[in-house]
Amino acid sequence: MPFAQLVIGPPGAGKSTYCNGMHQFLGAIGRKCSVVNLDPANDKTSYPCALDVRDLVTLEEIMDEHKLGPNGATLYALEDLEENFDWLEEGLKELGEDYVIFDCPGQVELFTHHSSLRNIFFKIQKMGYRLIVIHLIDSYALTLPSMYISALLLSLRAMLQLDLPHLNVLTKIDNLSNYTNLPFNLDFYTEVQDLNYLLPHLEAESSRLTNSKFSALNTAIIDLVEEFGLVAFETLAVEDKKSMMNLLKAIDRASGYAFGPAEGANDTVWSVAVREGMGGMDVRDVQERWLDAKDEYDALEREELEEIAKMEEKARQSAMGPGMDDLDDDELANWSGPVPDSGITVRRKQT
Ligand SMILES: Nc1nc2c(ncn2[C@@H]2O[C@H](COP(=O)(O)OP(=O)(O)OP(=O)(O)O)[C@@H](O)[C@H]2O)c(=O)[nH]1
Ligand SMILES: [Mg+2]
Repeated sequence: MPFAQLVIGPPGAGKSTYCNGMHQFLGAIGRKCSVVNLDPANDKTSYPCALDVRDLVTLEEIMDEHKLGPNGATLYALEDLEENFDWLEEGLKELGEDYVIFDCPGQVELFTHHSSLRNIFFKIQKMGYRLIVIHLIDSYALTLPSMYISALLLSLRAMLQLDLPHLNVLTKIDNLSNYTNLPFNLDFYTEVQDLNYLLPHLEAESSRLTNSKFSALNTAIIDLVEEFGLVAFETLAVEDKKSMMNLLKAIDRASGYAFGPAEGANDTVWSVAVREGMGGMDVRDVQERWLDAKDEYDALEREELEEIAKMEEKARQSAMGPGMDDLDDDELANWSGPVPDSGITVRRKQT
């Protein structure tokens, strides 16, 4: 019973970067993983691509052949893939029990209205995959109330349309402190509970939004999101191991992986940590790490890295005995210890 992540989200949300990061992270914890590119526009993947939709269809060909723009061509390409699902099925069979990550295109119509991506996902599920949708949204959306509301609507719509286990994730959380100060703590945005507090900020955003017609509409949208009670967000800074571990833990719980297969016996410290549920970060920890005290934490991590580098250097030195640099000329002439690695290998003749 293989597991798979379907990575969706608007253009530039960080989908391909996430696929690359998650592929590396899963490799490090000993979980065999393959990445499948389903984005016909993605001609340069930073991850090793186990299967590439561009081998079936490319955006350029469709735009050329059918005189379509890039958005129309992407929808067409996905319809093409749905028609030729055998191609994907054969390829996936080759991957056996690998944990699969699907990198999807960023056209939002594909996961809000158009049916092809949904049909493809259900066909993959029919093959026996346990799927989870990972919907990525750039955390820049928190910086304007109207953008945040549209992120909520987009997330809700995608959850209803795709109808699969689903996690919404605010990406690039490490960038958030570079933007304007947010009026609320991070947990207000991730837990999506008291949206009425957002209304005055929404109205202050533009004079047009204070109009009574818009006020009623804003209230109706907020009530709609709250009544469904489905949308919440995880957070991610893709280069931060703790953040990745925290997200993977949430994904494993939501997809059922946590109750299924375990990695092999030859575990690394990160795989043990993920399994044991360590590294669980409350959203208040995320707020402190990436917003309230980002500079202090950055400096602390730099110091830790320098300390580790120093300790590694010391261990290397002591494994080699006293350093050659410490010897005077006579001692150097009588030196019998190992010579530090200069990067050059000298091949001596056998006598
Ligand atoms: N600071 C920061 N930058 C990130 C992070 N994740 C992604 N990025 C950057 O965001 C930009 C867009 O990332 P992509 O992975 O190409 O986004 P995408 O969703 O695949 O984009 P499309 O395929 O065009 O829809 C890149 O410049 C990434 O380096 C993150 O966690 N932190
Ligand atoms: Mg991409």
